[in-house]
Amino acid sequence: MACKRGALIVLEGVDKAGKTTQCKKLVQALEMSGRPAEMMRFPDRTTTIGQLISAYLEKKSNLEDHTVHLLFSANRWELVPLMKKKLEQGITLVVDRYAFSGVAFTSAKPGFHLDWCKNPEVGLPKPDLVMFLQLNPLEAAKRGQFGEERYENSDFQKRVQTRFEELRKDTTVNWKVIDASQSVEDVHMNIQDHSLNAINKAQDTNVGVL
Ligand code: DGP
Repeated sequence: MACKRGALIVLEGVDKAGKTTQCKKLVQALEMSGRPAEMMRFPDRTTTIGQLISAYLEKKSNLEDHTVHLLFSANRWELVPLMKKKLEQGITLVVDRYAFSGVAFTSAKPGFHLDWCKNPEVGLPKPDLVMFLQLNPLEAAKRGQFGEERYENSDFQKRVQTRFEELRKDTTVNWKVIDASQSVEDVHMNIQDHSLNAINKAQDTNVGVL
């Protein structure tokens, strides 16, 4: 019997919502239950394109806004062959940010239309599940200060939050909103339930496209 494909699972959310912690815990739990899983994150700062993005985020370089949008997207596209290979091998991918961050962050900048921002993401592998870790900005602020990177300020993050709300109206995407104000363990259990469901459903389907 051919090997069942893995699921493409994405975690999105505002800063400090706990995406990275939860991605790691989910991969660990899946592996322990005998389901092959690996974590990926976007931007992937290890590639040549990723290094350009990293320098931009660290404010070591400036890039024109459309250009950087296309670089973030290119960074996802360059990983597509690897993602497809892993999914075909039956490995579930747990991804820390994806195309939705791409659209939400750039469209939060003045003069950017949602449709223009979505265009370069069209055709990317479609996640079987996108979990949005919801945390109100006051709660997020209690979890620590923003760092020094570009985009790490409250006004911009609020606009990003609004853009995510807009994106979550797209019913062709399997969005689940997770209350990230719960304890790490409770959030994890919630995420695990949704993920197991998505993994079971994904097995008998082909990977879709955005
Ligand atoms: P992280 O490594 O998850 O902290 O993400 C780095 C920053 O980059 C964070 O502020 C979110 C932002 N970001 C992530 N993906 C994209 C994208 O595709 N486009 C834009 N403009 N920003 C992004």
